[in-house]
Amino acid sequence: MVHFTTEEKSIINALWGKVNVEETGGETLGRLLVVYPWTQRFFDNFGNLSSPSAIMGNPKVKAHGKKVLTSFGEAIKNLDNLKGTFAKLSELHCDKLHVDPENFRLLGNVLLIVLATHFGKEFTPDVQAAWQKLVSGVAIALAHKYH
Ligand code: HEG
Repeated sequence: MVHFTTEEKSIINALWGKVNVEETGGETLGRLLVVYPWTQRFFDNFGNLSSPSAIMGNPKVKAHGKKVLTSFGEAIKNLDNLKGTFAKLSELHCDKLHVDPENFRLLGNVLLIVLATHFGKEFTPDVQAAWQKLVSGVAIALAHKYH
């Protein structure tokens, strides 16, 4: 399991307090679908995904992105128990949706890029390191049912 120091926890919480979950969640999922187009196959009932602007403006993408990032919020409240926090979601994504776990890592990395574009200079190397650890931990926890 991934271990977070007190310092990393406070870095993660400090930035999380400034994140607009709806906006950042929608942008993260939208960018995932634009940058890694094969992920669109999981969302073929989401309507118009025919162009980057259609994807980024798609209300269903925004709504689902908010849901995804909201559950990152759950992880942040339970940094010492990511596996337990994501046990149910892992079952859904692995056993029911059969999402390739590589895509969990891709989404996490896209989130870091969105945070970097939003926070710019504030997204310092130590902030990036703490968040990289968080998104890696979430990807591992979500993929747990595959192990
Ligand atoms: Mg997943 C549903 C979280 C990556 C495809 N995802 C959900 C839900 C949450 C969630 C909270 C709602 C579950 C519910 O309705 O009870 N997803 C989540 C996280 C991550 C992630 C935290 C982090 C890596 N998801 C992910 C990826 C894909 C994906 C990479 C596909 C490329 N998720 C997916 C689909 C659904 C969910 C297809 C069902 C959407 C629907 O309700 O139709």
